[in-house]
Amino acid sequence: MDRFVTKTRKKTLESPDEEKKKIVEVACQSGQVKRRRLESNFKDEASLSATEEEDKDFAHALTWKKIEAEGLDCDYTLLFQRSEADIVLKELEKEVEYFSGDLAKVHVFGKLHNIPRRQATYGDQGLKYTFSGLQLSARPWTPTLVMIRDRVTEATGHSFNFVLINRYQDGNDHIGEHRDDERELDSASPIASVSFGASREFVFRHCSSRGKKASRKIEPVCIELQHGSLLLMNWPTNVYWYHSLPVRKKVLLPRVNLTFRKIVGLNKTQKTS
Ligand SMILES: O=C(O)CCC(=O)C(=O)O
Repeated sequence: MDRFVTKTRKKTLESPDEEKKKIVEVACQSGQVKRRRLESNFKDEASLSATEEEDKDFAHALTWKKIEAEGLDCDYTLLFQRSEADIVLKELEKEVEYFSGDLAKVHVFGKLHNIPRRQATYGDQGLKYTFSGLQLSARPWTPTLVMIRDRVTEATGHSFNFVLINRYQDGNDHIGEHRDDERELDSASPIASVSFGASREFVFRHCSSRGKKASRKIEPVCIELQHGSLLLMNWPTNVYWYHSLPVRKKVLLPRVNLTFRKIVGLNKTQKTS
């Protein structure tokens, strides 16, 4: 794991306001998000005070957890401390423009169905994304997306040129089993999945143990993706393992997930629903 940067941030807290300022500064450092705008947006942030005590103990040294199984290689960490994650989520809720109308539907056996979540794509100019016959262009990076992307790069050493954003209103919204194995993706590059909002269970299932035709019995791998977390899916995970975010009726709060990817050239990617 020596490619990971472990950072320690020293905290000297003068006052709650000073502390909020520092959180914003740190959140903005690598992403050139305009500090003044964020500061005014979050000055009266009630949720921050609830978590300030908690954050005092957060040294911001990234602690990575390795998740391994046959052909599965992932790394998991809390990338944002809770108060930062609250800020980032609020910004994302304001900035991200999700697809609507026909762009929010999928073709399944010739019929149009609503996607059971909301989606958006951002990235470098010219990158495109194809979803069940729809070609979606990447919108230009927003300041908050740049900040998150750069934080991921700083933590992992990997760079990304595209992000798919999935927004789940509550536990009814979900994503079905699929692999992110499109040939347009740089296979040497991991996919970095960053989550904000409600904690949700993320399930990996080995390709040989799916459905009635399963040839082997391999236990699924389940990971709880927390607010502010980063899950790095390394090669060859997407070759052998499908993943999904199943329905969880008890989850009442929204969640926003960002999967940073590296697309090779100006090609399109394809995805299942
Ligand atoms: O929301 C998630 O954690 C999963 C998203 C996902 O599977 C994908 O973007 O391919």
